[in-house]
Amino acid sequence: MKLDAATPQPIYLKDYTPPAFLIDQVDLTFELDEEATRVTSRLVLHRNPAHPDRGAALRLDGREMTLESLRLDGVALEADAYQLDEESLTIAAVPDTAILEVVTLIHPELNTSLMGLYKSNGNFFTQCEAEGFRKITYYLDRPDVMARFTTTIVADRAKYPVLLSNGNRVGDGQFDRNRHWVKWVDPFRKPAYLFALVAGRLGKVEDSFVTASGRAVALEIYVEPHDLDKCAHAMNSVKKSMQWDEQVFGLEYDLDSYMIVAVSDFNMGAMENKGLNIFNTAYVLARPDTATDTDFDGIEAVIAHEYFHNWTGNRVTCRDWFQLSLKEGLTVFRDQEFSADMGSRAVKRIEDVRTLRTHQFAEDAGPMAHPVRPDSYIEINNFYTVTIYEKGAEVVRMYHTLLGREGFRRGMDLYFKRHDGQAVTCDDFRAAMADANGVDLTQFARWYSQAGTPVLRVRGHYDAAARTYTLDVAQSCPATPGQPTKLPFHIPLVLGLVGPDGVDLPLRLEGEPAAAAGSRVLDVTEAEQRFVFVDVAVEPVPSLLRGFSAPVKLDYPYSRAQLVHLMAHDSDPFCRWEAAQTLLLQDLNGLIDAARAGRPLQLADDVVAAFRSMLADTSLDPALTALMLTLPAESYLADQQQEIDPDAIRTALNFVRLGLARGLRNELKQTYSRLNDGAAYRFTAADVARRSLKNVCLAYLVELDEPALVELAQKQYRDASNMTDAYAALACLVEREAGDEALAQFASKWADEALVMDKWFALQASSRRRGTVEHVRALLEHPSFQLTNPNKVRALIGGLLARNLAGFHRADGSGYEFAAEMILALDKLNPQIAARQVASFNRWRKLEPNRRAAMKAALERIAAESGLSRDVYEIVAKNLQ
Ligand code: B3K
Ligand code: ZN
Repeated sequence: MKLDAATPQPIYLKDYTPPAFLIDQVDLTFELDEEATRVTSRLVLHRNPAHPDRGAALRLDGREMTLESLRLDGVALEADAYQLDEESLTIAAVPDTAILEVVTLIHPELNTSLMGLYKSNGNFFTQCEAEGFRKITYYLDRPDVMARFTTTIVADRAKYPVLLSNGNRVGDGQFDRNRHWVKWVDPFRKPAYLFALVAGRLGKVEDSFVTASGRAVALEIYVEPHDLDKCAHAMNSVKKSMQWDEQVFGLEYDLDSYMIVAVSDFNMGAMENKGLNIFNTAYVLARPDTATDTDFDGIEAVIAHEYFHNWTGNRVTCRDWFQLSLKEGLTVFRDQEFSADMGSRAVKRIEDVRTLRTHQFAEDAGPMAHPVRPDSYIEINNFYTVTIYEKGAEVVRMYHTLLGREGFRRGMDLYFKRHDGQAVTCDDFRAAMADANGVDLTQFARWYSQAGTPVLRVRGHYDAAARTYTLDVAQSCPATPGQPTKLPFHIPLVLGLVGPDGVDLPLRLEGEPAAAAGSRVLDVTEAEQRFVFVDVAVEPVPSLLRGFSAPVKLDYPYSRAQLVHLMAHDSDPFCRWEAAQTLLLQDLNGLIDAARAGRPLQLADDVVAAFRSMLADTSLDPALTALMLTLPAESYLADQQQEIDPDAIRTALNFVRLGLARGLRNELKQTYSRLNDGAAYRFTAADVARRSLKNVCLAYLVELDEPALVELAQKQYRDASNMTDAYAALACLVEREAGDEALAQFASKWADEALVMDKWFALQASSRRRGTVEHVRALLEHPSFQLTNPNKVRALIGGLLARNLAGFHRADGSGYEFAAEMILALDKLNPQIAARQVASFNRWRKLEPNRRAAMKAALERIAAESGLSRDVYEIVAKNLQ
């Protein structure tokens, strides 16, 4: 591969050494200016006694800035007293304690990477995680250097009336004729990745929260003035999160104010900077007419996530970036539990498992597979992955399952007691869980070090004469890059035995005194293990991996009758949904094979019948019914194939969709009419559930392509009082010409609402209509599209590359050419965003031969480009390795 600089080298966990110096105090002054912002930094340093070399030089990270001056203990340093290169500033002779003053100039207006200090819609913002602070000033930019910060911001008063940073505001004043200043002090030590600064013309929504111990906290949400009417839901979510963390974990907020700022140019969802969270507008702004139920849910979850980081991430942070899941997996687990408590626990669990299986299992099966605690990386930004976040959350959930709710809480309490104010490792977390409960979690450590999705092969045998039910459990884990063999995991297997009447049987293992009712946890720790249940009166159907108790693939040879039984009766809602999915998957896999072989397609009768009785069961939560009716994603089906033929997958899915719509036509119509009651929009779990089932029914009905049914969608689109219903109708219409008018109307109505326009781009990019590649290409020219805006890129380019399997993998290779072109263009602007799009190539080796060759050619075209970023280089190189 061509690279201008030396080939980027990996960084290894095994090479970790403590920093040579620690920083006690940082005083920053920013003189904000679009073209050249001056940053003055005063660092109080001392030599780290934990570092092996007592004479080590001071090496500070820094890039893309101009050094103006450098003073050590008050003395200006001559050019020969230090060394400067593209990445760092090194001073050889530094006393054991020292004060270093560094003045740098940075150029926010040229910063399109959205890391460090940058401008968006005329305002200044920062993003420092993981390594953005080094684009602001020379610093020990690593999470195990925790310092106290003060920040003084000087800026034009008229252009930047609002000046924010971390901690508490301690002073302000007039600096000169046009400029004012504000000073912030953060009393908590923090790593530089949690630093933040915001300056601009922003409106504010205010509220307050009184903590359990009676302290009043000012809550402030800052947005552009025209968005002030879209903050109510976010503010509500903040208060709910604060209360929940007190109730469930006994954790209170620790500063006088908690600020959230929304910005429309942002690389990810949000950032947990101490006391000053910066959010993508997509996770703050919502009004019933501009945001869907999914958006409302997402906002609640992301607000909670960032708020929860204040303890899991900020008060206790990571020693190094290999430990990223220490804060991310744990905080995702916490936000998942919060959402489960706010809405439907069952629905939340199923949605999370869908995400895990669709995205994380795919990652585990591809060239980027890595453990929850990676051993190496080239670019850390590439490791903010579904493995670190979602699989990491599953690992935390397994502690919860193994130790129980109270045991888990004991572990968390000990973790904070031991490590508040420290930068620690995943092993420290595991030790707190083990020590607080007096259990041995040594084997559990393999969840952090071994990549890949384990397979749990289970076989059941009923002996009527002996009244025993025997489960034989075997586990294995496929090889992943760099890890050819794996050792057995400690897997919590939650199960129940469902009797013929649909009721759970008592569970008593051989040698146990009494039976447990309902579900229980089995500790699977060996490669092969046998569990014998005694006193089993009738042959049961095993309900395995209840609540998805471990991130594994289950292999159990269920008969169709057993699946129908579980789908109708399982007391565990996850397993009920799972039975429906397995039934569909069995059919879909058969249909995909048939489509590839050109054989006629046929849908099994029992599927339609099972879904009919499910739709008739009005005791079921409508949201659960909706999820059961939702077909698996194309990409999830692709990952089940030995060799992927995207057209066959689409054909099979279309066939099942149409088959279910035909078979359930009356039930779908009745359910739709029953739920389409014109009630005013409220964001409550019950209303969200009703809307979700109604809209799933509508989607099936429109599939039938009958004018009267298409008109249902037209009418719903016209009459909708909220975005959930309007968007659902438009999603049906976008698939046919009859929808073109609605699509045009939508664009003109919402031209000034960036987030709503993102939906418009995304719908078209993921459409099943022909010619999507050309259509997406044309939309690049649309006045609302900007390649510099990550939300737009994710909606339009990501819509095609990541959410439209058959549209992207077009047989003529035009999707791949388009992707390569976009990735190269994006890499020049924003490497992080470019690298995300490369992931659409990760399964290239599994495609049928023609597409495989075309994908490889596109990857090679990217690789041949000179001056690739480390971000894109790493993913392309791992794909071609
Ligand atoms: N911690 C940030 C993610 C930062 C990503 C940097 N590439 C958001 C979060 O997980 O809460
Ligand atoms: Zn996070």
